[in-house]
Amino acid sequence: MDTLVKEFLAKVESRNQHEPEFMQAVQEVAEAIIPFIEQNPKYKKAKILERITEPERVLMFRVPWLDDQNEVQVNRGYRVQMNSAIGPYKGGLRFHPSVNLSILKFLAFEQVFKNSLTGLPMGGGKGGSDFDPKGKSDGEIMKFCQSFMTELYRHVGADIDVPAGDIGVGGREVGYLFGQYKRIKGEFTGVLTGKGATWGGSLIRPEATGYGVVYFAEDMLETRGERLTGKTVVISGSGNVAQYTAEMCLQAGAKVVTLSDSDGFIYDPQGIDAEKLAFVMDLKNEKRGRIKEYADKYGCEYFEGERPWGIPCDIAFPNATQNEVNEEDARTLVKNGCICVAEGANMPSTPEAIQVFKEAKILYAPGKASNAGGVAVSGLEMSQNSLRYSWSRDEVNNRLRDIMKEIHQICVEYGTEEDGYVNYEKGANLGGFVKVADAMLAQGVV
Ligand code: NDP
Ligand code: 2IT
Repeated sequence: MDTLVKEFLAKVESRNQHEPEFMQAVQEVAEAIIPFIEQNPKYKKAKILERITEPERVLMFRVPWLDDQNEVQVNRGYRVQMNSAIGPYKGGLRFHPSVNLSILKFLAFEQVFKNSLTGLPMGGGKGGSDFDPKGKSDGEIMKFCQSFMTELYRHVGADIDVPAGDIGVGGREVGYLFGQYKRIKGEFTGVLTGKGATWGGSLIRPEATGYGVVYFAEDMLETRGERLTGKTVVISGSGNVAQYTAEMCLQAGAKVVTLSDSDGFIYDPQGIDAEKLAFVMDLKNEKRGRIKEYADKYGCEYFEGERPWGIPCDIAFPNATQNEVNEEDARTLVKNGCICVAEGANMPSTPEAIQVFKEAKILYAPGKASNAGGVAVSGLEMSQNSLRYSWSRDEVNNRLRDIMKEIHQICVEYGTEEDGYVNYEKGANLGGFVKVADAMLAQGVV
């Protein structure tokens, strides 16, 4: 590793100890940005990198609630307000037992670059709780969300900080959170995105991340004269992002053969068709069941406790969670002929896995570029709320398509190497950084 990068990381680590996910995200960015900053001393003089890695504000709070047995439960809530140079803080809320400050700081940090890439005026933030929604009744989910918002409401607002969904937070949770905000503040504003279509939500927001990652993969494939049609696709996860990735892959004529959850993955060599996907959506979004039930229903294989990267494929979409693709998985994917990895999740590939993809010169897109469609349509939801108007599905979908194309273009512009290989990781980091850094320069030392 470059000495300057090492020195910088040592400084960041000294005051962010025991935060491995945050350090991993910072390292990836630092490796791309430091050589650029050396050539552009104005950023160095203004200590942009030192400032951009320090959250503007971190909020941590108690979330007490009563479960269905009237037992008192206590969780911890967070909101990391990372950077507001180009707009109000914007980013999702994650409810998962693994949530801690390191995970939310990494997600908030990634969000700053991602939101900048969308071209929309959004700063970066992220929040959530170690609350585990699994096995909870709707009533318990509502009580938790109400208690969470009873503290969070004082820190957010349509022009301040606009949360949305992430793992464990979908339409149901956004509804309860929004209802409580509206009740406390007595105002109906666009304080959250991912709202229902009849009460201020944007059409296409549920689909946006999944559709966007497929659009991005199409643009990557096009650089090599390839298309999705006829390709075999492996997807991890079976939540929001995975479901709509699968839907758009089907529309593009690709064959999706896997989905997973935290217990294991299913392998359907026949391909997951529209009817089977409707079963998955009902299973996961309504019945809140396990992906194993797909294997039971359709008589295909289920691999308990495993991830799908050993299944031969042309294209892989890691769409579950961080660090779900390690070096060995990456080698297996490459060996089996995978030509494109587009991340729907945030930071699903370890640094070692990314190195394998880049050395093999396959198409590899980091989440901050390829999964930006979700937050992009959140940005469009904010615009529609400000206009007090809503656009048609086609209008939103066309804008999403254009935004993903533009992000791809930025990656090509900043990431093309001497031999013509597009290093999307470098392109996304540099392309996302410059706009935020220039805004920080313009706004002085704040
Ligand atoms: P969901 O909660 O809808 O689905 C998450 C899926 O990933 C589920 O299948 C879940 O399985 C699985 N999963 C979660 N945690 C783990 C884990 N620790 N190990 C294995 N599997 C796990 O979330 P989303 O689909 O919204 O989010 C998926 C990823 O996409 C996340 O990385 C998120 O940050 C990212 N993302 C989401 C966006 C959005 O708009 N929603 C936008 C951009 C990125 P199980 O049901 O067993 O928990
Ligand atoms: O990681 C992400 O970009 C999201 N979870 C979506 C954030 C948003 O504000 O829509």
